[in-house]
Amino acid sequence: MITGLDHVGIAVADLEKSLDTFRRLFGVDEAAIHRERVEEQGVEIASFTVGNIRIELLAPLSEQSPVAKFLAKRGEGIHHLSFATTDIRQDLHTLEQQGFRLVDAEPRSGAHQMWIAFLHPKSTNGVLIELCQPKNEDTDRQSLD
Ligand code: CMX
Repeated sequence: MITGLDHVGIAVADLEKSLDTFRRLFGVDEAAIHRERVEEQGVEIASFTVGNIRIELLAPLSEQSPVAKFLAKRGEGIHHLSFATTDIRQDLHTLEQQGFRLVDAEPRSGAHQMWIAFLHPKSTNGVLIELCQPKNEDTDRQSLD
C-alpha cells in the first residue's frame, strides 16, 4: 500500500554546485546532508530534508546513466517522485495488472537502504514515479526467493 511521498528527485549536472544552491535556499546544515553513490542506478546522490520531505539531488556517474540521458534530453529539473510503500512487490503486481507499465518488474537496490522500482513515465502522465520500501529482514529474504 502506498502511504505517502518519500522524496523528490532532482537531476543535476554538477552535484556540488547544486548542493550549494539548495543549501543556501533551505538553510541546510552540511552535517544534515546524506551522500551516496548508487552504482546500480549509475548515480551519485546528495539528499537532505525540508520539513518532512526529502530532496534528492542526482548526478550521473557515467554517460550510460539514465540521469545522463535525462539531462541531455530535458536538462536539469525534477526527475522523479518517490512514494513509500509497505509492500513494494505486491504494489508492483497490482499496478501491472491495472495496466501501468513497469520499468522494474523486480525491486532493485537504491539509496538509503531502500528497495526501489520505477513505473514508466509514459503510463503516468509524463511523471517518473518510484516506489520505495526500506530494506529489512523480510524484504531481503523475499528478494532472494
Ligand atoms: N521523467 C519524465 N519523463 C522521462 C524521464 C523522467 N525522469 N526520463 C525519461 N523520460 C521520457 C523521455 O523524455 C522520453 O520521452 P519522449 O519519447 O516523449 O521523448 C521517454 O521517457 C523515453 O526516454 P528515453 O530517453 O528514450 O529513455 P529510456 O526509454 O531508455 O528510459 C526510463 C526512460 C524512464 C525507462 C529510464 O530513464 C529509467 O529506467 N529510469 C529509472 C531509473 C533511474 O532513473 N535511475 C536513477 C535514479 C536512482 C535513484 O533514485 O536511486
